[in-house]
Amino acid sequence: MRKTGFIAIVGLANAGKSTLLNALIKQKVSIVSPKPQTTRDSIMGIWTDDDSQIVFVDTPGYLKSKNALGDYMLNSIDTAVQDVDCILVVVDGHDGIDDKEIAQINKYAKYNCPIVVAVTKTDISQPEKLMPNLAKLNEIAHIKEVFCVSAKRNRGVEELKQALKKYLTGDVMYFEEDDITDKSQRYLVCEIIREKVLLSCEKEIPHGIGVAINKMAYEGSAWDIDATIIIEKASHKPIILGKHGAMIKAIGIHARESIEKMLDQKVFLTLWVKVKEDWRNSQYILNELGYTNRK
Ligand SMILES: Nc1nc2c(ncn2[C@@H]2O[C@H](COP(=O)(O)OP(=O)(O)OP(=O)(O)O)[C@@H](O)[C@H]2O)c(=O)[nH]1
Ligand SMILES: [Mg+2]
Repeated sequence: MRKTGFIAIVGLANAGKSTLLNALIKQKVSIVSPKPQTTRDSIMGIWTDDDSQIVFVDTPGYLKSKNALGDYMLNSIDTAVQDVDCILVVVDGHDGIDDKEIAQINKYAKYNCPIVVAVTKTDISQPEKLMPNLAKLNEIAHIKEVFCVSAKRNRGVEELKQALKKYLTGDVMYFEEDDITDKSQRYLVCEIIREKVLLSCEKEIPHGIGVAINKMAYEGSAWDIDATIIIEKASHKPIILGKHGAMIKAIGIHARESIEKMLDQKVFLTLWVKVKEDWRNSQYILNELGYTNRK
């Protein structure tokens, strides 16, 4: 019988949570970018092997909420940490740990479940900075274990996963053996498009975009996908389109390549750009884009 259970992955924005999730399950399900607030909703990444099924729940990074979408993101962190077998706190070993982060870790004590810390980005952190950070973490009594990893270089990730298995408390398989996430293909397509905007556009624009699928159908021998990138200010439109449409074209090419890799099929992708002022405060649009509160 396999040991099974849920492990929530939490931490500050940009700490490296999604990169670590993908490394733990050896699949890319959660999008990654250097910009904070890349992850907007909790997403499960599932690892099944001969002796266990671990359902990792990636969450948005902690940031002050500025709109209804921000409220939704904070709510999805709170929901994700309820009733899990373990909370895995991801700390950016390169940035260091400040008192705010320590206070945040202390707050998890109330959930009465084991807390494990993964200090990540060790490939770029200087030992003289890393050591004081580890000393600070060692002083927190309710942390069970601290691991140093580099998700990007895949160092220490396997050891972390093996160590996490001892916290699993279930014996029921929650997902099929070959499932890798709880999200639909449509959701993952939207996320891939959003990731390419995050990676291509500068400054505030990526935070104000949403992606909606108008059509996704397998026709003949290829997927026909039609999607709209929603932006919140008309002044952002020329930036996202680029000179003679060069920016949106590049986003489309990169997104299509990644979607083809995921679906393992040829894809025709059409992208539209639409302005919807202040959509991050519109409950109607948030629901339309799938940012809907649920238990
Ligand atoms: N050098 C290095 N960079 C990393 C590592 N892990 C993540 N990164 C980089 O850190 C940035 C943030 O990574 P994410 O995985 O998106 O971080 P996150 O915590 O999920 O961020 P949010 O979803 O915005 O809260 C990206 O540019 C990653 O490539 C690592 O182990 N080493
Ligand atoms: Mg993330």
